[in-house]
Amino acid sequence: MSLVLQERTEGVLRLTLNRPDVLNAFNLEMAQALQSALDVAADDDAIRAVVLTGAGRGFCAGQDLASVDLSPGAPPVDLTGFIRDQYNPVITRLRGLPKPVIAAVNGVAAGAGANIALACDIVLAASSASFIQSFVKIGLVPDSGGTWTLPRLVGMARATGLMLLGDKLPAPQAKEWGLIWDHCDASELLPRAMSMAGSLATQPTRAFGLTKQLLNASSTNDLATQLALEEELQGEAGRSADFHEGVRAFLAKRPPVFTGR
Ligand code: T3D
Repeated sequence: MSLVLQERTEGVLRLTLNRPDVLNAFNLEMAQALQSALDVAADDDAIRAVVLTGAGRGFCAGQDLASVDLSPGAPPVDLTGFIRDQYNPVITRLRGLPKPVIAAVNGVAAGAGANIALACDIVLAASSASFIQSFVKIGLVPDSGGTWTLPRLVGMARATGLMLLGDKLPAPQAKEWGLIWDHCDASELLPRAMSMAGSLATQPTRAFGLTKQLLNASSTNDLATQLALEEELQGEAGRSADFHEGVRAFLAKRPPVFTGR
């Protein structure tokens, strides 16, 4: 059985983390499968939006703790390799993918699982789902970009509290804090995420990719540098077929037909 299920519908690639017995905790194989699936999404022009969700009752419980050999006599564990090979490439791909990614968080998202969800562009969650910076419970530091993403989303006070206390943050409170876009009844989650992705897949994909590039850069750029980048990338957007179509459609008072180019 594939560890990351892939399903395509009209411009949308739906990826489902598929180790439900362990709440979709990551082993190396699942991390590599997710990396490959994101590469497919990047390379295929017909895919114009991605939905990431989990099979069963959880979204993702982070690292599979049973896959770390801490038995007496085992060689010392070097977690740098886990981070380098499994998680950093996933976060880099999610942030660098020039197409929108929606996380449909169907249940608990813990550890790296929480931070992978938060690296997506839009996070929709079931009202029953929760987010846990659970690293502290096992004596680790937050990874998968959490120390970069969380303070930017919710501010330093709340990010620090979440990371030091390791408390479960229910989806409704996560929305209130600005951590996620929205929550809804579990039965509506996938239909809503797929419908949003389907709609995004008909929009100017090239402009979405450039917008992501700008947002990524805004976290570290000063205003002058960011204005210069906006100038450059607006120039690029202005050369796209979708810009020409958008303006023509506006002037003709008809809906635009964007091709993503
Ligand atoms: O390699 C490295 O360690 C470095 C990389 C670090 C990145 C990280 O992500 S570190 C953080 C790792 N994750 C965790 O610490 C979370 C561990 N899980 C939990 O705290 C809880 O399972 C949850 C709060 C997420 C959910 O609790 P609950 O009560 O809803 O479910 P449960 O009963 O604990 O779990 C259900 C099953 O999934 C259970 O198996 P069983 O008893 O039915 O056979 C449980 O053992 C398994 N499971 C859950 N999380 C993991 C897991 N198995 C392996 N690894 C897990 N992370």
